Amino acid sequence: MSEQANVDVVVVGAGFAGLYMIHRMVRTGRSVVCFEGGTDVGGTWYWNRYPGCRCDVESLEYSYDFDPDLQQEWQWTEKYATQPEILRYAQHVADRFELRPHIRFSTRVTSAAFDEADQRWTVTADDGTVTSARFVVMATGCLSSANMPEIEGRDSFQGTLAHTGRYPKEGIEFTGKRVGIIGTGSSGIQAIPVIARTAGHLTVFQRTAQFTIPARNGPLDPAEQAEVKANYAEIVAANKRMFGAFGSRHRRPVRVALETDPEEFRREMELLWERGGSLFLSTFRDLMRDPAANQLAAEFVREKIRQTVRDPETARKLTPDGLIGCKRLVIDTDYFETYNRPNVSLVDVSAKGTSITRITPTGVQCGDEHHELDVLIFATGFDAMTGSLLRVDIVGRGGQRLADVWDGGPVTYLGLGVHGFPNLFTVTGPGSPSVLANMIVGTEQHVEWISDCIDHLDANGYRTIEAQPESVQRWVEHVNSVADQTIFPTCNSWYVGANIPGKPRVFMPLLGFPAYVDRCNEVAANAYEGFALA
Ligand code: N01
Repeated sequence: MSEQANVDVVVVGAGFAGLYMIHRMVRTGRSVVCFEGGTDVGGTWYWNRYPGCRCDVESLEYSYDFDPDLQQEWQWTEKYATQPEILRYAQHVADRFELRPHIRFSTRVTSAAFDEADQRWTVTADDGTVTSARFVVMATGCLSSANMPEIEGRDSFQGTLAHTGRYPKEGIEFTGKRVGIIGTGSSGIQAIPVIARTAGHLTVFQRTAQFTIPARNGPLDPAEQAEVKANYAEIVAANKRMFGAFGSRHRRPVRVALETDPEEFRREMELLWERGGSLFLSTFRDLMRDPAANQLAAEFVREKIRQTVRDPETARKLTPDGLIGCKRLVIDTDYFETYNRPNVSLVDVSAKGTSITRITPTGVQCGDEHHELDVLIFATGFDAMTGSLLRVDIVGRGGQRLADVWDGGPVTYLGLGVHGFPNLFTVTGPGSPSVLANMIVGTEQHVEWISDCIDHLDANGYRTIEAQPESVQRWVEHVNSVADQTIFPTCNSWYVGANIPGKPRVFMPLLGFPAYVDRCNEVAANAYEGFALA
């Protein structure tokens, strides 16, 4: 059955970006409908229900800033919030600001096409509804299109099979079971210690060893929470001047590793290791720019692994080569310690003879060895940044498809707009700091910029806004040139799309939140320069 509706704005996705977008549109008197594939709000925090899932930005900083009462009243319980707690926060925001009536749950947008005659988008959803909208805001998230590798026999597995990013709501019982997990990125490294506590036996299939830093999580000290809340405005402002838009409270004097006395370097790294968390690489400014400096930090962590893991052969397999932080740095709780448990074994599947050859009805075959399993978890990541955008068939001016325009990799202006796709905005799109900054701060900045932009169009009688081709080209060159001054583009990470076979190799996020925000503000102040307003 098809249904026709007319609105000002269609929002795709009811995660943190979508929720705030709805709120802004309602507050500025616009009609809005949001389509959400899940049965509830929360996005990432709705789908990633795997054991151990939590955020690695501190709770007090991973919160909306747009409403002072919300900020003051919500109480976080741990330094790093668990997935259920963050989901409750998203649900609370949806209820508090009465956003649910604008959301159509269990409904996915399948296509969006721009009609040049009436300058509107026609948005089709999988429930058969067709919506006409002036603006489309893609709030689809950067890590929401799960990557299920095509391993032979995958669908023949007779036990329980799940992906961490599409984890079943009812959970999975591990007690006494033979459990296997493929993948040792952030998701796998969070899940492994928790699953190991109850599983009969846990087998970890590791293709690449990872650098990971202890989180040092714990209950949130009420005095600390009160102090932060008393100074929220200053802390948020200071965070926005930080490279990743978080952590200003823990800032230490910035130094150069290669110019620091080795003993002093070690003392500082010990301090950072004991403190834990994502700012581990931020004290020495050459670590992410100079491979020689990076190796000093990498070797420090390798030593920690060798000291922690008792079995030397397991320690050797867990010790990563390469550069630290070049793939997303992982933050863990008891990860390396878990390999000292008798019920955990590590299978190195990186080499030809031992790689995963196929999945069988009863387990995983690696070379000559078969691992019998009752449960198999895929912690194999996402088609990052572009996957969830290209899942929707987006057709712009002249019938051009976004998938074709991005055939050689994503090209945007400010990570917000694409030439040929008027009035379509991407929240934390490729070419914006997105995954390299505190996601809530980044989404708020984008939503406010988009909302102000729509106000500007209306106030000045414009119907459309569209990124100009030369500004897109210059922006893509800018994103690359910033990345090329660092080690980031040199690794086979999901930042460059290397985890998805056939995906064009492009460094997708922009490094550095503060300079980016300054540029966005400048563009807006100069009547949206680089965009064509018609
Ligand atoms: O995914 P990943 P993730 N056979 O892509 C392996 C955010 N996040 O879900 O490295 C065997 O990092 C793959 O191996 P390799 C965060 O930004 C944040 O863990 O390609 N193995 C790798 O080990 C993070 O970076 C939080 O050789 C295969 C793993 O699967 C991002 O999400 C928590 C394979 C995938 O690692 C993604 O993290 C969770 C195959 N065919 C996630 N295919 C926090 O805030 C893939 N792998 C804490």
